Amino acid sequence: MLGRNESCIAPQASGGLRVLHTSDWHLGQTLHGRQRHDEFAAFLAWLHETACAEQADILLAAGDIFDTATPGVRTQRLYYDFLCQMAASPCRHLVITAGNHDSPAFLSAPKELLRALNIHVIAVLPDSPAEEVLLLKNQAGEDEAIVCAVPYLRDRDLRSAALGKTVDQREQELAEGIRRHYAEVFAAAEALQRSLPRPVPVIGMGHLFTAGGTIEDGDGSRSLYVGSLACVGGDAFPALFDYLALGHLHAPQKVGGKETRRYSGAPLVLGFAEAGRQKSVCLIDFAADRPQVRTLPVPVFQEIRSLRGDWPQLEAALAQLRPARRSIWLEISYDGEELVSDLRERVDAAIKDSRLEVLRLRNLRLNEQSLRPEEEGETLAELGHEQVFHRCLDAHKVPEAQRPGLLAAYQEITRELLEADPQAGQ
Ligand SMILES: [Mn+2]
Repeated sequence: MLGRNESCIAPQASGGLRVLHTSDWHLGQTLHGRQRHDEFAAFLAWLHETACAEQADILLAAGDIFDTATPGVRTQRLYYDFLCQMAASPCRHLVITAGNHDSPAFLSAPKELLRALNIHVIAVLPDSPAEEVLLLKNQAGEDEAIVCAVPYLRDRDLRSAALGKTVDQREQELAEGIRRHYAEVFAAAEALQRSLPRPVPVIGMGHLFTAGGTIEDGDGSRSLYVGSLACVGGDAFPALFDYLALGHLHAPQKVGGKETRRYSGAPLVLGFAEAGRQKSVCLIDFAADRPQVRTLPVPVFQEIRSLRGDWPQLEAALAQLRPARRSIWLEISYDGEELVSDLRERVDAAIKDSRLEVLRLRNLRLNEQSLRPEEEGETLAELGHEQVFHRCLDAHKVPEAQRPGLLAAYQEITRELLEADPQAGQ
């Protein structure tokens, strides 16, 4: 990988326009409390290197640049160092739009300064849709592309009044507002295209959820990363976009099976639900009649795995991973029949002196059960504590063979408690 002060070798002139489409970097994201600066730095270094090696003319980042509205200083530095590197690279233009995770004001603050470096930031929705339409020029100063840089659109951006409306009505209005906005932006792009001496490719950008998209579920990433958002049909985007570069969904995918309408997906695995998934960015060539799209796999900078099973299964999986020389971050979910109270200790022993780290440990056997009254009106106070313990054994479907030992241990603990404080048993 290239160091910060090294620049890429100037590429030979390629046939036509080449665009690199990315989104959802989520710089500054932490995984179950773990900082990921090294991974983000490695990704940005790879992206710079890839943009150079592939001779990309334009780099697009379609929203969710940062994970939070107030990224830390170290994260901001990663971002600005990267912009600096890109500004010095042969990749002429960088177009950045805001996603739902970004603060429009924060992203916009250095906008004018960055414009001088051919870095275009559209984060705050401008007064006129025409201001979202960028005409990018090549080295010779000739027009080479029109980019419709539409940021994440919020209710308030589309000026729809929320008062007295149902959720469905509001979502429908938001979807209509988004559709209208794209139509306006595209009309401005068409007018610009007509004014040019020769037509150039028209590229749309967006950060939103379109119908038919797939999202990861299972660990809260759905509500956290996608949120409640009107789902817009694929027909919301004018068919005349030569390529549509979308962000918001973290799995790379085409929209409606169309080659030229895509979510690049997030470059890093952002939750255990997507552990082991191949991540990619899109490279688009406009040299031929129709744009040709390739996906470039993003290297894995940190291995992340999710293990689930009963204890023998988990033990076997850990034994297999244990000799690995690379660092592996794990989520472990125990779902066996046996009631295991020392899961943490067992796992710690199984990974001792290895490069495995457990970021999330779940005992599903304990979590999925909770006690309910057997009869209506029954209260906990009416039951003896030993009765409650028997109900717990039932609720957790503890096998008969395990019960005498558990009961004896329970009685021993309560006896000691009662001897220490006779009131405790009341
Ligand atoms: Mn995102």
